[in-house]
Amino acid sequence: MSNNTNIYRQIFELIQSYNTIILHRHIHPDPDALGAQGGLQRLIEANFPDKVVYTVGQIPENLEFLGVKTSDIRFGHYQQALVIVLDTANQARIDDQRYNLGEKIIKIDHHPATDPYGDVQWVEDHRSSTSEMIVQLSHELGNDFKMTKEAAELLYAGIVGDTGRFLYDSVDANTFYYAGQLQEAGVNTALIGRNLDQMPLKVAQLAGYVYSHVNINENGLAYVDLTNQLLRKFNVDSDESSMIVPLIGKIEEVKIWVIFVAQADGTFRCRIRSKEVTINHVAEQYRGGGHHLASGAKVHDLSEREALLESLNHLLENE
Ligand SMILES: [Mn+2]
Repeated sequence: MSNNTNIYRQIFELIQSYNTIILHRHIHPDPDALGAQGGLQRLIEANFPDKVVYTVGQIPENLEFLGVKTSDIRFGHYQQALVIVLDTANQARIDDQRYNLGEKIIKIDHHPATDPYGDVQWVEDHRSSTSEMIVQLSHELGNDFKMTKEAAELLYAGIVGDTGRFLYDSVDANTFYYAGQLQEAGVNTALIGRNLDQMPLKVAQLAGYVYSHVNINENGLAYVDLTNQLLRKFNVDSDESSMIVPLIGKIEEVKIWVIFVAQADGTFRCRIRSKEVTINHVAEQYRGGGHHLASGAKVHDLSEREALLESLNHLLENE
């Protein structure tokens, strides 16, 4: 299927040779980060009942329904442990910096490889999701690493999450093929799709406000401010506010959009999305990065914020 044949065996042999395996993923996890982490945990546990697999990192309340838990482990657990970091492009974004204490580190990711780390790296930036890569790992290893329904549920949630329900251009024949395998493993795809698609009433009401107040210029650049005051008014926390991000893209006139989330220290966290024009090189200029069409950044003040919008507007002017 690809010239990657050996990487699956290499990863499998490392999993085989360690009794303790600790799975990390990025801060502010999304369903793909948690799906790949929890899905891989369930796969290893089902195929190697004697191994101990931990999952670390904070879990936002709104994704607790996925059922991934934060293991309470100490420094000592990392001695002679294999660490696998999932869905995390750069080391600064790894949730729980103790990942470094592992005896061996594997990186599995689908973001552009701006920060190579780990003893073994499996990075494919054209893939829809890290969860899809984990399904492939199981598929390539056949009977050695069999899929289970419990693992499949989380991995399916990861694929659905990172593709916006199979909407984005990272979706290819592999994505449907591996999603099909997950359905064959017994996943209730309608239930998971619904769980990920629905939002609490308070978030829907915030969405109503956002749709009425979004700023869109003549080039199709849009931005929205999620101030602390606004989030408080609708009783929505920063993690829950991530549900607003894809909604702006449903507006026909919008080509690139930015959600500014004001932080307590006066800086802004920026979530940048684009329908077609590549934006991650701009995000990289503002302490961020990510995928071609979905990136994050951080600006220090209002003038930097203007500069970021100006850079993005420039991309649309030059189209
Ligand atoms: Mn991902």
